[in-house]
Amino acid sequence: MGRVTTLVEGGRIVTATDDYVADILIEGGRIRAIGDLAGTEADEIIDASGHVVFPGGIDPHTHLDTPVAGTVISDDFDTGTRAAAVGGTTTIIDFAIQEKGADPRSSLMRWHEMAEGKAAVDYAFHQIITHLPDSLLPSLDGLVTEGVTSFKLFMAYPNVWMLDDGAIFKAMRRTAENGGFIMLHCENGYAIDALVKESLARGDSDPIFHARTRPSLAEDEATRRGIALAEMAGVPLYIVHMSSAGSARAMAEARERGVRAYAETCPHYLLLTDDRLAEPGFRGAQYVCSPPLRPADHHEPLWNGLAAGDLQAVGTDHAPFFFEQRLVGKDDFTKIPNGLPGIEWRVGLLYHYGVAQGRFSLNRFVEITSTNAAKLFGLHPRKGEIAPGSDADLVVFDPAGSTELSLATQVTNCDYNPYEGMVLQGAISAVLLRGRAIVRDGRYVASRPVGSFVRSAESAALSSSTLVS
Ligand code: DUC
Ligand code: ZN
Ligand code: ZN
Repeated sequence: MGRVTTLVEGGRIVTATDDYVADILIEGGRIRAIGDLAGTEADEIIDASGHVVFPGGIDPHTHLDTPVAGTVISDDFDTGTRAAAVGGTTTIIDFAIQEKGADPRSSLMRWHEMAEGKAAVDYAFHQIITHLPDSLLPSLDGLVTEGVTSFKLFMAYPNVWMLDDGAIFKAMRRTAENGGFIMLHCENGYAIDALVKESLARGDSDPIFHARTRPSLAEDEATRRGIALAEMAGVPLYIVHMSSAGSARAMAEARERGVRAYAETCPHYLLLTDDRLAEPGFRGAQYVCSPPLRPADHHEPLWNGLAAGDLQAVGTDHAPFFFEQRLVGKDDFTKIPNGLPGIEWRVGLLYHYGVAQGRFSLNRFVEITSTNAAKLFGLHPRKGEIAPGSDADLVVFDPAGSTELSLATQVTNCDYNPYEGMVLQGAISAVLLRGRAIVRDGRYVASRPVGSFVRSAESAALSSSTLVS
């Protein structure tokens, strides 16, 4: 039998740079040809007329099946990736976490085992580094050769995950030599720890004090310090989960100076406010994440940063927990496991609040939900692109449809939906992963999980010839 062929007919194809109507011929999971292909025979025909066809989303920030604070994130690679698929995401980049004192490569093996044979969409990995004596610096080189080229370091959580500025600087310089890429969690850990101790001593232990003890200035300071360290080391930098207006301003200034700094924000920092942490009956615990949700005046600067190219990507920092799992922090907000669900709604929320509400173009939407992450994490042009030779990871989207977000219909394994009741313009009709329709009429239809590991190559941020804005 020859290789399976699929013809996606008559869709409006939108990439980061183009917007035109054409047919797409897929063979063996890759795009073979694009153009007027009417009459071409194929094993399967998908009618995309009246629909927008864009590259499958890439979520550059997820946490599945991960042990956190004595419990485990409630979505594993089965439920979490099915949720991603129905939401139009065809590749996730999940974080392996180094066990303190161990070589990071041993944790990476665990993540491979957790994902293999279970994932509904393709996946790559970042490696979180929690402990980096000089003796472990060579293991970063080893990760790069194994297709994991991005390393997340923390400026928060002293004595837990934080690296000091010296270790961060050394890691940055190492990546200048080995083709890796540093991602930073920017919050001033020491200042936050001091505020947390004072808060608990006063008896201020409810979820809202999680936000009050992590002020936006603690993020802004660390963002500026992280950018300065990367400038000193002469390497590009990616800042994860940016939540504050001041940090967005720091990005604009750094990029204006020509610094290769890149940043991601998350749907919850664009759409939800810190009021949620004050919900009664300890429900506020469901909105504890770090950095915390901010007052509404931080939203528009982040949206503007995305539109202007100061911020380049939107990841979800998907980390769901059931209410019961949060109860451990009933008398002490520092014990509440951190994180919000989001993997399922990122693409739809960005289309509705970004494109439909006129904040940015469809091309920019594709860039920040897919293409930029592919470029920054060494997956482009295999991922994040609609071109001959690229993987046929496609979303067939009905702009005239609508989608209601609700716990009752979600795939995400969690007992609440932070976006409950929102009605979004547009609906996902079909999702193709390497040419196979894994979602039809908005429903996951694959009979078995077909996602596989994708190796990351060097970040495009390392080559001055490739612009990511
Ligand atoms: N940072 C993350 O990226 N995810 C969960 C918690 C945190 O601090
Ligand atoms: Zn973080
Ligand atoms: Zn995270």
